[in-house]
Amino acid sequence: VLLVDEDRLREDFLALAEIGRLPDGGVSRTSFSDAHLLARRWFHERAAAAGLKTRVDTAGNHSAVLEGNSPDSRTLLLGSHLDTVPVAGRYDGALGVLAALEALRTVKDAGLRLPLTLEAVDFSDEEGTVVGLLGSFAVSGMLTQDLLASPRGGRPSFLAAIAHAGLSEDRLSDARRDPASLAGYLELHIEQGPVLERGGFDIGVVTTIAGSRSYRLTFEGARRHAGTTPMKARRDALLGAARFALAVSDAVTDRFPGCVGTVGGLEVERAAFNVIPGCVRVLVELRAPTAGQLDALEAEVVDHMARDAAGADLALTVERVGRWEPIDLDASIQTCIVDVANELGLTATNLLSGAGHDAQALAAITPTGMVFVPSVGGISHDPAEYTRWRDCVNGANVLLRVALRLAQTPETL
Ligand code: HGY
Ligand code: MN
Ligand code: MN
Repeated sequence: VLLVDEDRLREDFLALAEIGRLPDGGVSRTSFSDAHLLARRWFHERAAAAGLKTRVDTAGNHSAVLEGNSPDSRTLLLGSHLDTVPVAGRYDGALGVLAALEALRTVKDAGLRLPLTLEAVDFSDEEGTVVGLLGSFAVSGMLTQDLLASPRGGRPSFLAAIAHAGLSEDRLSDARRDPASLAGYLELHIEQGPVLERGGFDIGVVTTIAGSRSYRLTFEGARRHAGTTPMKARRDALLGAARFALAVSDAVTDRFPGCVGTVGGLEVERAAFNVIPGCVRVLVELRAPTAGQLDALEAEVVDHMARDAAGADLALTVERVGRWEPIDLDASIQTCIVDVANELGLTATNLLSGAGHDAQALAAITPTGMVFVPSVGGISHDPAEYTRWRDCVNGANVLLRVALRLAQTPETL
């Protein structure tokens, strides 16, 4: 049974974890930062060292390629992302890119000539520091004008980031791939939640990836002297924002089971002990497993925005900055993942992904599957993020063997 070279994979994992390493052992490789660009260059060096072809598209997606046995072989994409949230763990995204590279090397070393081209890809800006799923949306033709007009990280940071990476906005969409040229997309990723660990499962088979909506809000009141302004005479921007944050939590908890709502940022402009907040910026994100729930949740939360602003006599600016639709993954690939897990003596269970992934974009244009491995304590997006090495290797072997199965039966895709 062909398996990955786990020592070679571990060597790569430890080397990559040094790029953008933080003092507390985590990493920071936000989109198109120097550390991120260094990690992408390193990825290509490792691919070239293994004799694999490398390519970069106009959205900055970095790939390693192992050609199929005929010029018109379709491509099976395997991958994830090397960018991270500002203070991140070592596994989110990185494990999937490295396992994809390792799968290509293992197939090449075994001298296998598959009827499919295998391509390991590192997608740009998965985490949405700039736009969100920037690279995978470009590949799937889903980069809309309004996504670029109001990117989640704001226009100034978007323009600076892509310039720093040597990309140009009007060429991003040239990275679009013809779906007919693709046989499918597979992604290995840490679960980033508690389900697999709690259930004692080795492998997670993702059925659906939740959708999300993000907003940047500005509550504006009146900056006044904190000592001389009576409570009833205030237009306190923080009060309205705080009431809104509580309303989001209550609405989701009480009326939207299976959904989540997060106020991930609340910033008082020019805060001071003795000044009533005049302007407060709020970052809010909503997620749900179905479009129906997401639309209903969004409508209710938008209603609360207006009500809580009016309640404190504030002006409100609403900027919609991110939308990722929920999507079901390919049923036959899910079955293939279960079969491969069983063949390897691993236990598997189906589960929803509350986290967003590049697979969300690819699933819109090609049969897509995701393999999860357990996150210890369900912790992620933090340096404490940890997956046992045995589980990382299990995930890489499942990724490799699902790819081999799909290559044996390309016509069924
Ligand atoms: O935010 C997410 O769900 C993912 O980590 N990008
Ligand atoms: Mn990720
Ligand atoms: Mn992430």
